[in-house]
Formats: sequence, C-alpha cells, structure tokens
Amino acid sequence: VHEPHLQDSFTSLSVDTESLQRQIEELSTFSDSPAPSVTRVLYSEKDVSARRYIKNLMAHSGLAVKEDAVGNIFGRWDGYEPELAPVSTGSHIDAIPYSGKYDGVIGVLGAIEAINVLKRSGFKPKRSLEVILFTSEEPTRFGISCLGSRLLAGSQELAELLKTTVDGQNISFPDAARFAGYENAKDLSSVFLPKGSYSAFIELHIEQGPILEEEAIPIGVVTAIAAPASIKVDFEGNGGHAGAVLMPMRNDAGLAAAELALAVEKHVLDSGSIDTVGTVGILELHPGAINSIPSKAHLEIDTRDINEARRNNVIEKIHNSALNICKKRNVKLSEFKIVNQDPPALSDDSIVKATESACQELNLSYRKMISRAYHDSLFMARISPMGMIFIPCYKGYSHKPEEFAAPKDIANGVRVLALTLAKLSLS
Ligand code: HGY
Ligand code: MN
Ligand code: MN
Ligand code: MN
Repeated sequence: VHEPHLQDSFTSLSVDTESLQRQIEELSTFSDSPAPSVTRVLYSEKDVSARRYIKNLMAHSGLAVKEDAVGNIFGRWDGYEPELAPVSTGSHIDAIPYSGKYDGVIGVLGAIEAINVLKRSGFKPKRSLEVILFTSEEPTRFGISCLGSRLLAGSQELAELLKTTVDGQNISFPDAARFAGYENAKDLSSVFLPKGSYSAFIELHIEQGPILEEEAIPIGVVTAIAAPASIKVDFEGNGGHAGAVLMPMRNDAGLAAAELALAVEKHVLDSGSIDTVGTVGILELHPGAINSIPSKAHLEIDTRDINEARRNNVIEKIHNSALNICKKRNVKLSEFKIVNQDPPALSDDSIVKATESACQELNLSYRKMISRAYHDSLFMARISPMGMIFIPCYKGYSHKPEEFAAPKDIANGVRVLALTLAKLSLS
C-alpha cells in the first residue's frame, strides 16, 4: 500500500533529462585534464569549483545546505516529521586522473534531480530527504579511499592518520583542506555521525561493469559490495651503472617489483574464484633513468574479493612473496603497508525490497547483483541500512575517458531512486 498522492503522481515522475545532461557536461569542465577525460582531485582548485557548482544546484532545488569539517556536503529537504531519522542518498564527484564524467557524478546530480522529480510531482516527504556529496571517494591524493564516508562512519584510526598524512607534494591533509576553505580539519571526530543518523542510505551509480548492458537490463539492485584492500610496497637495492655492473653483482629493485607484480596475479588466479581480483596500479622506479639500475621501486597493489577471508589469504601470500623475492634478489623490503583491508558490506533487505517494488511500479526490469567496485555505500553501511542502484554504462568502461551512460539509462536510474526515496521517506 502507498500514500494516494504518491500513487497518482507515478506517471508524473518525470526527469528533466536535458538539464541533467547539461549539468553532467558543465561539471565535467571542472577538470585538470583535457576533455573527454576528467581529473578532479580532492581539495584542488577544480574540486573547489565543482563543490561550489553542486552547492548552487542544491540551493536551487530548495535544499538546506551544510558542510562538515572535511567538506562532506549535505543538502536537506525537510519532511513533515523532521524529528524522524532522515533518508539519505548521495555519492562523490572527485575523479581519478584521466577518468570519465559519470563515476560518482550520477549519484550526486541524479540525487538532486530525484529531489526535483519528487517536488515536481507534489510529493511531500515524511522523513526528511538528504543528499550527501562525500568529500572524496577516490584514493588519489592521500592514498585513502572513501575518506569522507570512512570519517562519517566514525573511523578513529583515519582521524588519527590524517593528522600526519601528507600528499605527494608533502602538503598535509589539514593544509590541503584549508586551501579548499575547510579551516578546522583538525577536529575530525566532529565528522563522525552517530549510529541511527539515517533510517536508510541509498546510492545511485553506474555499474562500472558490463553485465547490465550485456543483458539489456536497465536497473541493477546491489545486494553486496566487494571487500577492497590496498597495499604499499617499497623495495631498495644498490642501483648502479646499467652497463658496468655484471648481473651476479646486481640487486635490482625494479625487477623485484616486476616479480612481485606477477606474484600478485598468480596468487589472485590461484584463489579458486573468479571473484578475486588484483592489480598493481602504481609502479614507480628510482632514479628512473634508462641506464641506471633501479635502486628503489614503489608499488601500490589493489586486491579485492567478495569473500573477505579469501582476499586476506591472497594478501598473506603477496607478503610472503615479497619476503622471498627480497631473499632471492638480496634487496631490502623497506615498506610493506596494508593501507586498507575492508570487509564487504551487505545491502539492507528493506532497501532492496523498496528498490525492487519501485522498479516494478515503473515497469523497469532489474537484476540483483554484487558491486565489485567499492563506493561510499561500503562505509555508510556501518552506520545505516544501505542500498545501491546501478545503471548500465558503455561496455562497462569506467576510470577512463570512454566512460559513458546513456541519457535514458540515467533517467531510469533517477526515477527508481526518486520512487525508492519516496517509499523510504514514508516508511
Ligand atoms: O575503485 C573503486 O572501486 C571506486 O570506483 N573508486
Ligand atoms: Mn502499488
Ligand atoms: Mn571510481
Ligand atoms: Mn564511484
């Protein structure tokens, strides 16, 4: 059963696709790399412009806007029972170098448009609805993924770490935050949200995989988010002249790194499951001259699995391989640091059901699926019932300029989000 006014407004859940497309294009211009790629790194000048753009859109939609100490931005539409825990939705707008213009953006611009859709339909929320722009989901600047949502979920460990962390240019987190206008990014515990702050959190996102497009299904209802982990490794050797030092005398840090990279692939493939994945996304050699034997090598490993124990087993094996490579090649393992080793998250049944019934009522076919990418939802699940809605993206491409989501698919996602938010708001 649902509220009569919601029923007669079903048909009028109309999305303003043309203004949404324009917003996606405008937002993509706040980038430090040439179109069609997007690069938008935490607290950069382009990030600050993009934040301002989103805050204006929130205000234009009649949302009350506030920001916390690290720049998580909240836009709230007060319900007629504002004392109840609100329903929230949102995503991120930071973009890794040379990526696309839809990852995260669909869940922020689409959420604001979902609010507009409901306002246009005459819907009145019981529980307030809140759109969240998480301050940074990508690990690009400080090597920590989902920085904003980890803090919202109360990560004391991260709050401590951010007091001393610096980026690649040796800028501290508080200084970087200050540049973006967040003066008190020292008292990070003020960011922690108490449990029960929200009755539900739901995120709209492109699938970043090929399944929905291949199966021609417009909506994915996410049941779980895979368990991500990232590891930083440094090898050190003596380096030397690439011509003069004979092979038995070498301890080549670059070749040690290459061997570990292949060991990552081997351990992942040997896990016995297609759900285990791994890569070395960063590999830097020092001094980086063709005729100088690398004396230092820095690798960053990303490995994930829907099964946490299996993923942790792969991490164990990677560590052992690093130690064996050091012995064999007489190089030093100057760092082996697990930056994050997160558990998976399960979507909340009531949110999955609300999303399914929204799809049925909108005559949109859907399929349940897991998310192999991580999202802010992974951490919001620690303080609120969580759900995610996926829409197809071109060949599953993401984290590269060819990333694309069709206007019709985006509109479908926004309508499902709007109707699901409405249902959750009236619950
Ligand atoms: O890497 C991820 O899974 C996310 O898209 N940042
Ligand atoms: Mn019905
Ligand atoms: Mn991403
Ligand atoms: Mn994302």
